[in-house]
Amino acid sequence: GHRSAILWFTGLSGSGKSTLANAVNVALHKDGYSTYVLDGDNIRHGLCKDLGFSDLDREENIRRIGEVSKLFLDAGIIVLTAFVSPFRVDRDNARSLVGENDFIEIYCSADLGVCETRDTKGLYAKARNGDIKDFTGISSPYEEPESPELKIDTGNLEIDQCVDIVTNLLVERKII
Ligand code: GGZ
Repeated sequence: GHRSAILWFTGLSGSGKSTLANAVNVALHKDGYSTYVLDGDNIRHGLCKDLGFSDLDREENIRRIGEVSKLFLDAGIIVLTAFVSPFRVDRDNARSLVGENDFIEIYCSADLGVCETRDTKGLYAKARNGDIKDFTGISSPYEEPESPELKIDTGNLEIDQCVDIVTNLLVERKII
């Protein structure tokens, strides 16, 4: 058996949150754990499709994700969330909602320059020329976590190293 928990990945667009969350998910799944990944693909196109990227809409996005995560937690599932979640107060509200013991904040730390160079979806270029407004890191703030359970240098480490850092913490915390 295992203990359920929320692995809350936060960081800039292109910092590797989704990639890491999905890689950890695969590793946990292989070992037989019940897990689920919440990310833009399954949340912003469904439950939150009425929301944009204003500060208020992001707050509401994160609030809903916190509530949904709590339901997964109640169901005994390890839930991995991968959202920019740029505002400290919104992340802290999610933490309070689900409870300190079960909330593991993982800061995917990569320099803006690295994320912008990757620019896999061309969004930074659009943000720079004004085609997208309120873009995190360019025209909207990202508030770095002050005391995350993990801060991972996703800008420089290999994905396997990042996965090991996360799974080691889960073992240490007796979640797996
Ligand atoms: C930030 C934006 C924006 C703006 C579209 N600002 O790299 P991506 O594409 O896949 O990740 C980003 C994603 C951010 O959605 P979240 O739900 O994670 O944001 S938040 O937690 O702040 O509510 C990016 C894309 O959506 N995207 N416009 N203006 N990211």
